[in-house]
Amino acid sequence: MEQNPVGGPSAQGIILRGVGGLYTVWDDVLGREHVLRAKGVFRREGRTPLVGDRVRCTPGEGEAHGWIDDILPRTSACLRPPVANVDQMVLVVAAAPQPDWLLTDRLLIWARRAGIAPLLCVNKADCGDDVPRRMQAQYGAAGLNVLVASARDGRGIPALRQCLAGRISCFAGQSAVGKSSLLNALFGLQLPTGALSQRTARGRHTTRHAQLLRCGDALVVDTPGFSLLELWDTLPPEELCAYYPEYEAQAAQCRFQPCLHDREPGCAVRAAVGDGRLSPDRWARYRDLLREVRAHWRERYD
Ligand SMILES: Nc1nc2c(ncn2[C@@H]2O[C@H](COP(=O)(O)OP(=O)(O)OP(=O)(O)O)[C@@H](O)[C@H]2O)c(=O)[nH]1
Ligand SMILES: [Mg+2]
Ligand SMILES: [Zn+2]
Repeated sequence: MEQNPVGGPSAQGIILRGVGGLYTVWDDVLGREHVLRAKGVFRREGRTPLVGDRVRCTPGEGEAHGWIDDILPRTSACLRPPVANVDQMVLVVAAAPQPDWLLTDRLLIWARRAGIAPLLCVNKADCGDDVPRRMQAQYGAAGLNVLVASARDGRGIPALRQCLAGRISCFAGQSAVGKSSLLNALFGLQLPTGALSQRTARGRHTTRHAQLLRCGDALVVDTPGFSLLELWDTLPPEELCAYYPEYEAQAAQCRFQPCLHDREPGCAVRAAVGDGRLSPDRWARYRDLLREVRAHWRERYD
């Protein structure tokens, strides 16, 4: 076995959780967990190991913890939630009550900016099929798959399980849409569910730290919910439409270049909305977000 400078045998793994400076790392080769600390050099270099990081390490002997020697290059990283190498965001909305469509748009933009592929999942399909239909109508043109599921009656669960296989996925969405219920149905887990058990009196999620759950060959991030407040801080208004693939497809036909698809004459996006090829609701929300992004951009040095 390869020897590292400290002397112990070197291993590799993925960080499942990190609490109080102690990291739990899953080693697929040895089929066991290691408890590790990050070497001081990481702090000196301003590097923080994140949940989801693939690391090279020296496991400890017996009860002693070992060391993280190196963090392997990341495919994606975000600080809120603090996770690395997430491949996929499963954006969960509920069939009832009506979803927060604007939050859905924001989360889609957040995922694309972080380099994470989005998957839309409508849970609680046992409560009606109006929302699944509207989801498809609004996001189908953006090339998004809409997966219809119910943690209660089991529909869509095998299909969702297939989408999670061999990847690191992060479940996102409003409280009480059924993220934990879906994970329980998918993998026979027993995560706490129900609005009351999930929230404290102060309205915070009970999950305090991001962690990776190992579910067969799927890795799933159970996040404590996250804020999208910083989303706009560095986004120039003309880049917003880059996060709308269905608008990108029209943009070459707009009369003015660049076109922000707002109120410019001869805008091909507006035309496609007008004749029913694109969703008017999604466009209206896009224009609201554009106004927000412009306001942030103007105030960015204040
Ligand atoms: N009818 C129906 N109810 C569901 C379904 N899935 C979850 N629920 C109910 O919805 C409520 C919230 O479910 P949770 O799984 O706790 O929701 P969550 O998204 O994890 O919520 P937070 O952890 O607060 O973010 C619970 O009372 C569940 O029983 C479903 O498919 N159909
Ligand atoms: Mg939950
Ligand atoms: Zn346009």
